[in-house]
Amino acid sequence: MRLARASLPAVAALALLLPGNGPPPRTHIVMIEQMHFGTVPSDIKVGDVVRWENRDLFRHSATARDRSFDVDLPAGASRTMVLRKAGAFAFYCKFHPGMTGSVTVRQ
Ligand SMILES: [Cu+2]
Repeated sequence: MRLARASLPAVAALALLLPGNGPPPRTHIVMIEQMHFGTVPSDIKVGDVVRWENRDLFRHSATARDRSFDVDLPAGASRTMVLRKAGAFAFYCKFHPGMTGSVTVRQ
């Protein structure tokens, strides 16, 4: 008991020194249905994951206009990607260019 109590501050101090201290990355889902990208969550941060879920019977893609990502989404497939850069990224579907959206990633 005495040992465990004494080591707690040491463990806390170590945690502060480790990289990536802060909230763990979160996964945000963007649904694709009926030829539309669903709502993109507004609270996305660098290091978070976006999971694209294609619920259509068509192949789609989530392709950034600046080419920083290009996710192929066969019919019924889901794919994840990690957002490593802050900024606002407009995206579209390569196969149906009328399908558009944007994702904002905060530091
Ligand atoms: Cu498409």
